[in-house]
Amino acid sequence: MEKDVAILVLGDQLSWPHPAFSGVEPEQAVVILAEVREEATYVRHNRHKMVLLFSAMRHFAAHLRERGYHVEYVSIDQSMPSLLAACQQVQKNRPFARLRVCEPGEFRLREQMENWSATLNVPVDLIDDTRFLASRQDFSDWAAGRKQLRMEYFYRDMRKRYRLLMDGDQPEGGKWNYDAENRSGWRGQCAIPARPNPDIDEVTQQVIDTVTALFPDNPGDLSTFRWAVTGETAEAELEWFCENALPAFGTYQDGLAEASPWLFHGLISMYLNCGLLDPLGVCEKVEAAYRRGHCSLAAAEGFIRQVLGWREYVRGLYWHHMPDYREYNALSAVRPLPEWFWTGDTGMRCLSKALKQSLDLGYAHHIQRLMVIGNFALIAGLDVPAVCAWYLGVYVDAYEWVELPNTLGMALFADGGIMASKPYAASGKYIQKQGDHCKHCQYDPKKVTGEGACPYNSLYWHFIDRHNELLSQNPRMGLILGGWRKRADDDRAAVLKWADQTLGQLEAL
Ligand code: FAD
Ligand code: DLZ
Ligand code: SF4
Repeated sequence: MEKDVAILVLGDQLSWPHPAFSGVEPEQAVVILAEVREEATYVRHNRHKMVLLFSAMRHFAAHLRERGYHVEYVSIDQSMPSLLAACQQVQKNRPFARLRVCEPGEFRLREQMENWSATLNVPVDLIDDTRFLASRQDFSDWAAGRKQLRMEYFYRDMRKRYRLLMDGDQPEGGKWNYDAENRSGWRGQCAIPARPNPDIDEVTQQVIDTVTALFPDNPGDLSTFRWAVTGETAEAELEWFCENALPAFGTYQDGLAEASPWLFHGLISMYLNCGLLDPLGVCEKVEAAYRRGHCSLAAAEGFIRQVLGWREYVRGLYWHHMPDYREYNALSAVRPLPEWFWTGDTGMRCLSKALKQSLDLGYAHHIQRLMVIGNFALIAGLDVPAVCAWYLGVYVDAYEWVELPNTLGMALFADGGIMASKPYAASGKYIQKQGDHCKHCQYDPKKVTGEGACPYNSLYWHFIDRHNELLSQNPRMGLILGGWRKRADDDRAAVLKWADQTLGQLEAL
């Protein structure tokens, strides 16, 4: 039977309702889902990410079949080269008059799709991705005429627009932002609730076996696979978070804990980003928890700001500045990544913990990504594209639209300040304040130079010194630069000498 329309559903578009299905009846459509080599290898993906996506795609295909759609499914062991090749194969057996695709989240793929129509010889409709709360046009409208695109103002508009945590036309509690209450370090103040793992069903087990066989050298310890692969299970994960972790989320949001990779975080980005959770639904659930007195306003606001503010803002920024954005390297950072980025084998305890869990579990929370790994890459001047490729590969929630602004912009300041008002550079003192890694470390966070000195310390001052000129244009850096300049010449020289020595032997740290 000839079908009129083909709908290609990408691995990170597993939402129902789905924008490309709008107005298309099941009997009109052939739906294509394809696990393909190109998407699986354009970066060194964590195996957790592949298993999550492939299993979720297979469950989504089953869901569509139950709804009456005809689904053509290509699995990874069929060695299909690309998504375009998958569409061509379907077209051979079941000609279609047009192809509908919800616009992809990455520039790379969108660029490719511009040429698909010529190859397939049918129109290709790129449908707006309505699963975000701000469209690309909304963001451009907001950005028009502004000198600086600061998240905080974007976020306030989004709060008003979606009427989240509002009291009439004022923010609930009188303030837009309760971050000042959300910065506590972790000192084991309370019990961290144990997280139950979602079940691994037959479909997931089969994908685990296939991915293990096909991608033996990729990161990811699949014996620890714990991700939800359906919308219902992802909802259950969210529910668990709201009941058990949300009340302490805000307070320990910036904490670093030896005992837990998860602390009180949501563990929902991977579901939001592949479509298993809906961002507005998440925000509404968190607001409801606050309204029924289950958590503080600071916890609810802190969480909603991440999803309604940061997540939408970075996506807007990405599309606003691509393709130039991926080329930026404002601080000329070119030092190769130490090998231990791929093993976690470094004596720096905080960094080793963060790297190992990123590689093994595909997850690290925000402060690990920003202030432990990202901060190290920033102050050591590690190569920007290599760091970005590392982040894009390693995390289970990584897609370029969200990874790039966070890594290149927020963590590495390589966009020269489009995203962050100042570099997130910090010494070992900050890491010590925020958690309990230092007391298990071979380095001493109080020492700046000499044997056993915490490498973050001298590298921090080296960073300040080598970017002195650029940083002095930033009023928020005045105090730090002033302090550095006031130090005695020989004191500064000793710190810089030690930092140079440290930079010369990064592999051995
Ligand atoms: P929670 O701490 O529970 O936060 C709740 C939700 O808020 C997250 O699930 C996420 O959807 C959203 N959120 C929070 N901060 C951000 C942010 N800065 N940008 C976008 N969304 C945010 N997030 C990704 O989803 N994919 C990435 O590839 C990614 N790469 C990052 C790279 C760097 C260098 C940094 C500093 C941050 C990155 N983030 C990324 C943002 C953030 O670290 C993760 O969203 C968060 O750690 C996911 O864990 P969680 O669900 O437990 O988050
Ligand atoms: C990340 C990923 C991977 C590993 N594999 C596939 C795949 O085989 N098929 C697919 O449709 N999508 C996959 N994805 C997600 C895509 O890379 C994602 O849709 C684009 O990067 C656009 O965001
Ligand atoms: Fe990290 Fe330095 Fe503390 Fe070691 S001493 S855990 S390297 S901050």
